[in-house]
Amino acid sequence: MKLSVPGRVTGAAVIAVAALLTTSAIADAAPARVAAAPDIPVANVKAHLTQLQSIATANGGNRAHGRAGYKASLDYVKAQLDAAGFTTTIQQFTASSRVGYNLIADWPGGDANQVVMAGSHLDSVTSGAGINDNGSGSAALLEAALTVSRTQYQPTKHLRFAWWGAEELGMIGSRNYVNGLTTANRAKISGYLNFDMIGSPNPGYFVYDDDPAIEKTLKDFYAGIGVATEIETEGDGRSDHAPFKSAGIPVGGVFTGASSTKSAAQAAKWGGTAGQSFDRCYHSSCDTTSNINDTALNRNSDALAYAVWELSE
Ligand code: DTR
Ligand code: ZN
Ligand code: ZN
Repeated sequence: MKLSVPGRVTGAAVIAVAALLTTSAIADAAPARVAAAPDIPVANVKAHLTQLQSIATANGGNRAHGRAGYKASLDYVKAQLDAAGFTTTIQQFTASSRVGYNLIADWPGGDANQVVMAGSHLDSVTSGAGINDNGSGSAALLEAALTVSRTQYQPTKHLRFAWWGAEELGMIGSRNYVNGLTTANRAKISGYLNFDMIGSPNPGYFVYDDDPAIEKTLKDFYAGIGVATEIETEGDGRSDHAPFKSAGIPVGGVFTGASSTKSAAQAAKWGGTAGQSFDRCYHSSCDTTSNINDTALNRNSDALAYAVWELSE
């Protein structure tokens, strides 16, 4: 059963009430914003990471484009989404003479003319299991999608989740997806949220500085939990949001840092180790389940859900 959220009023009701009130009374009468977004259980996100690690271990140590570990990762994510009631689609493409796949999962319902998308690349590099890069984003996204199903969330807008292939070869999968959209379908995407590396072991809290409304939503979440953020600058446009942004779609996301070094000022505000990379195992064989900061993973899983819920209601 769909429960009505206390304090929520429709746009029409606001206009009707507003017509009867003075300007100052409107502000007083405005409903308190209800924090509808759920808390994402980080234990569940970590359980997905354990599965992705096992998949890599069983398939030559990686989950890279065109390798068995990638397809097994895709099958793992797809099976859970199918069981949870999503409509899943696999998009196949070829890159560097190997077959790759995107997985798209639509949550039935919502306004088909206003689509909120969230995505993560599911491929790793060949040198390791890719648990922070990008099991972290992929696992948080999966758990958020499963939470949509568990709570039977019925937003105003339509929700679409995506797991991209071949990001590590230059955002091939996501570019393929965007290029394959008709002009009309492209125009229906009201925003795209990207999650690539969100559990770095020596984390920073970086928010993409792209669409102002999406950026504000993510910053509001962090302000709410009392954690300082900085603008993401480590290779701006180096992930799957880039093709969306190039196509004129509003984008945003969060990131905990790759090979750049944490400064003394950053260590003072976030903790961790100054003079060390945010992720010392970036693109290497030590990017395993040990290469995750649980606090960062937890905060960013909740930030992801907050943005998906806030931007789709
Ligand atoms: N594209 C990433 C790493 C990366 C570097 N800068 C950023 C900024 C925002 C997100 C991700 C990144 C990789 O997969 O290697
Ligand atoms: Zn990478
Ligand atoms: Zn990545």
